[in-house]
Amino acid sequence: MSKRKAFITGINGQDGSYLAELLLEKDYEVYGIVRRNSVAENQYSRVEHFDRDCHIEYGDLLDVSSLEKMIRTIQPDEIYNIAAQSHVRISMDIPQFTVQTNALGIVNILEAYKNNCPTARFYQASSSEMFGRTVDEDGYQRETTQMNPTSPYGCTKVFGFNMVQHYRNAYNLFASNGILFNHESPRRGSNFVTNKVVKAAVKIKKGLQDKLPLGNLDAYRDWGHSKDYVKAMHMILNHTEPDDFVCATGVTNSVGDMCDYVFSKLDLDCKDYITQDPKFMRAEELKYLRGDATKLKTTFGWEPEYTFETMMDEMIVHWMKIYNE
Ligand code: G4F
Repeated sequence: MSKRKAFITGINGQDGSYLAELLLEKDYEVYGIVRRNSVAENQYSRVEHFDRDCHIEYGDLLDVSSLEKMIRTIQPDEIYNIAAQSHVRISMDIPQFTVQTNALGIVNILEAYKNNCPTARFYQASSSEMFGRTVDEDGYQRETTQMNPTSPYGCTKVFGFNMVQHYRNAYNLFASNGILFNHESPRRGSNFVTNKVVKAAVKIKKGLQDKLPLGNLDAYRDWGHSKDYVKAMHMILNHTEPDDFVCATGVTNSVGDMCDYVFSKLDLDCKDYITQDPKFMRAEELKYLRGDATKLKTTFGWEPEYTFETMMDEMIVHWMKIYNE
């Protein structure tokens, strides 16, 4: 029997790389696109340990001809659209680029999918950032929670979410949304707050850095591990029908709590090192996220293997190894 084929946009990102590893383990033939970047090392660092086992080409959500050609030639069974301008604060600095990539990009790939391999299954990386200002009365966000995004990034994700539902209904496509809450790992970019804090705390411990400038410490996030969340992506596409699912741990911590945890693991007091820098504040902040993943759990039996603590510990070990070398 021929192997199942998966096509991943953003394969060289945190989620794309863990997802590719998962699908290779499941004996998929894995294809992916990466955007051209002038620092080639950055581009391949997360995938170079397995890139011989899969097919990675240059492509872009905004380059319709490359998308069309790849999807038409590969005829994937599953398409995972994970590529995006994914940094929320940066979306406030470059709103037009963010809208083009994340919103026009989803239209481009949905069209390429509909016109070239409509029997495939399509996964869209939707985000808890879509909920923005809304929290249900019981303190959670779930599939039915109203969306009130607080950033250009969040607005583009609401657009993408709606477009996926529209293509599902209008053209009878197997197109699904995973509404993923924050998810981290040692592969997280170090301009996202968890990896920024862990990297800085380890450097401070080693005498390589004095201070850690941060933005808002009072925001709450529901942080899970990317490895657990890519398993959910695969489950969502292998369901009996297309649908939308929240993926979250149900545990929330403030940025300040996270800093306390990381610094105290290194026998440091974060108050001695953190400074507040307006550069890292947001024009509008999303104050509170806590996801209810009951639908995902009851449909597939999904459970996260990592806790907040084991995930942060793994990140600390990762940076300790780097700065011990
Ligand atoms: O790590 P963050 O930048 O993640 P954010 O904005 O929650 O977005 C991430 O999760 C979303 C899911 O809800 C994804 F859709 C999105 O693509 C991305 O992966 O910031 C987390 C919190 C924010 O409240 C921010 O204001 O940390 C606060 N923060 C405080 N100081 C900081 C900093 N964030 C960053 N990046 N850098 C700081 O210095």
